[in-house]
Amino acid sequence: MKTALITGVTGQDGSYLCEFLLGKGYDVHGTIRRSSTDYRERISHLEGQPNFHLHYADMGDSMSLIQVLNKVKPDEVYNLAAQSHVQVSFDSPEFTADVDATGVLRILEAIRQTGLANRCRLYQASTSELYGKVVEVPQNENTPFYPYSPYAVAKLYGYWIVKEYREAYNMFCCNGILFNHESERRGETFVTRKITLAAARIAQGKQEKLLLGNLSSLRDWGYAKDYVECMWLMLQHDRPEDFVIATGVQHSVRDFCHLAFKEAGIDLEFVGEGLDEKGLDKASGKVLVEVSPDFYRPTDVVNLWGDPTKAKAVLGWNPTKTSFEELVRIMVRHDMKKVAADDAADQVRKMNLVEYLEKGIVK
Ligand code: NAP
Ligand code: F7E
Repeated sequence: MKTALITGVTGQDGSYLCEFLLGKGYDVHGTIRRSSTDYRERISHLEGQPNFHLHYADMGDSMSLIQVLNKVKPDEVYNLAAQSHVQVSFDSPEFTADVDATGVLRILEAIRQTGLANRCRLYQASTSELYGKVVEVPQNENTPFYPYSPYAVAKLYGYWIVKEYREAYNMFCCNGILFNHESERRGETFVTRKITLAAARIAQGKQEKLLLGNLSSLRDWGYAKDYVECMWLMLQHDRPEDFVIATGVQHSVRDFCHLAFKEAGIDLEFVGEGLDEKGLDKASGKVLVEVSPDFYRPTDVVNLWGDPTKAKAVLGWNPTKTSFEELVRIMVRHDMKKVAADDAADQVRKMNLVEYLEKGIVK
């Protein structure tokens, strides 16, 4: 039985990866952070399984990482832990650098210092944000990077330190350059989930309107459940390499909105431009989507489109298993049920969050 350690196990990808590895018969260990509130929603259904174990560790704390590596002695480490919100990285740049850049160095050193460098393989959650202010479209493994946020600059360090340890110490470590991947478990302040939840609430009369930033931003959106398989495939390959993981299909935030509202039973029509653009309900003429400068970023990445040719050819991965249309359908159907099932108290809490979102306090 192989043993895997996942940092960031409570996150969207961590939870899907756990399920995937348990399904493959792994002994799965995850690291969690101490918190005063319960944040284990995504993995609570796995707790109590004999092959699933949790340990406290923080990417800012080398000692905790060394301790857990000594205890678990994993065959594979999946380093998913990160401050992953690009907008938040402008508000907390130093914390983002500590976790997303130095944190990668800490886990690599922890592997070395616990004597596991020769036998333990590492997957690093790298990102399409490295392409940032893009120099070519679509982007592949050879496209030059131009990071365009504190998050991306931190992740660039992570990318290079992984390459450095691979060459300097002959360690089996890879960067997965993953383009945006979403799901019904996506954090509620990322644009796709913000839209699917709002579409569901608006359709059920529980929210008036949705405020968004740049509607013209373009992304290559895939399904998170499909992407975790690729993380595993990279570590099963006969040599450590970096891979772009994407669908090869690009859409705008506006397209996503259109389709999500349609799935919730509302036909939207967009009129106007820039800050004056609005999404109207075609049936009633009511304004349901507005643009707010609160959700614009100091520098925004607006043209991400991945070329997954290498992952397809070398790893045999299928980038179009779940289409864009199906992804939106999965998310909206989930959120329609969730919104309908939320009890009154939860509804108040959610509405407060929405109000904060609308005021741009929490993005
Ligand atoms: P996510 O849902 O935000 O999960 C992030 C995880 O990291 C959570 O488990 C979080 O724990 C943990 N974490 C944050 N700070 C930590 C710290 N100081 N010490 C230990 N753990 C910490 O992110 P995701 O969407 O699953 O993404 C997983 C990874 O892939 C991230 O590294 C992200 O940057 C990268 N990535 C994501 C995408 C995407 O589209 N989803 C694309 C490319 C790359 P808490 O629950 O305690 O906050
Ligand atoms: O923004 C625009 C926003 O926050 C997507 C992370 O997982 O993927 C994610 O980062 C686009 C941007 O994701 C709103 O300006 C418009 O252009 O959903 P997002 P992201 O920044 O692409 C990458 C690959 C990662 O590595 C990250 O960890 O949508 N946008 N209006 C908005 N974005 C948000 N959040 N909220 C809005 O209201």
